[in-house]
Amino acid sequence: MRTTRRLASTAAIAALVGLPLAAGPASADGHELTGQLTQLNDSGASGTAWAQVDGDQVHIKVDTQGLLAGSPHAQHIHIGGQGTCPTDDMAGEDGILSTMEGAPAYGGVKVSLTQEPGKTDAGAALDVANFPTGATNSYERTITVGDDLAQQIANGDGVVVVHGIDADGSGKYDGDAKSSLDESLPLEATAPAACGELAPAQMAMPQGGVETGGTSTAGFEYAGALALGGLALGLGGAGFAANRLRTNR
Ligand SMILES: [Cu+2]
Repeated sequence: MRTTRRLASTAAIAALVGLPLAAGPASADGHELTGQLTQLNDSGASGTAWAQVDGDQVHIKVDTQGLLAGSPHAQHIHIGGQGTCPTDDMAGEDGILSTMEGAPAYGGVKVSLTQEPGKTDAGAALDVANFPTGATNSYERTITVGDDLAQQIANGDGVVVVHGIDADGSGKYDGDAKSSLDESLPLEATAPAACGELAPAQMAMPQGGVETGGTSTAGFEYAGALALGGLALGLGGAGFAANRLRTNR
């Protein structure tokens, strides 16, 4: 009896650890991914994302439209959480979904999609001087991300998030509410405007099918990430996010 139980728990641990790797192909070479960006926070923004992973590099294109013109739009590949886009009902009492409130869905910033010469690591997440500023943007860059991130992106774990909304229609980032990432910025400057999951192009699996069938698996994966301390937000905000989650419940 005891042996059986020990085997069972070992299997459970193996399942937890193995889940993120089991989702995709073994090699990161030549994998193509696509994603449709849809609005968050009623931003009116939308877009498409395309990526190709080759070795430790990711060639990525992000086309966006409907964003606030003349304002920097931070954009990143997030990884962690459930590997999904959040929904607006995850917002707190103010009704605006902040970046941290969306983190249980998309995780932390892993790649900052800056323009040259901006750096592309998580530390450049708010490098406002090097992000696109238009209402419509065509972004393209080849980024060396390292083997581990390349593999995760190839597996379909990446979520593209474009930030910056104009909730009050003033034509700029303003308001008293502070950003969940940087108190010196208004909430509008960093709240997510659009989000899209980077899925392997060759799988052609309908998104609805994955989500309908995988609800419990997604929850399980999230629990695993927490158990492994894997919800690294990349912005020093893990504790903050956890506090927000607690107070929201
Ligand atoms: Cu982001």
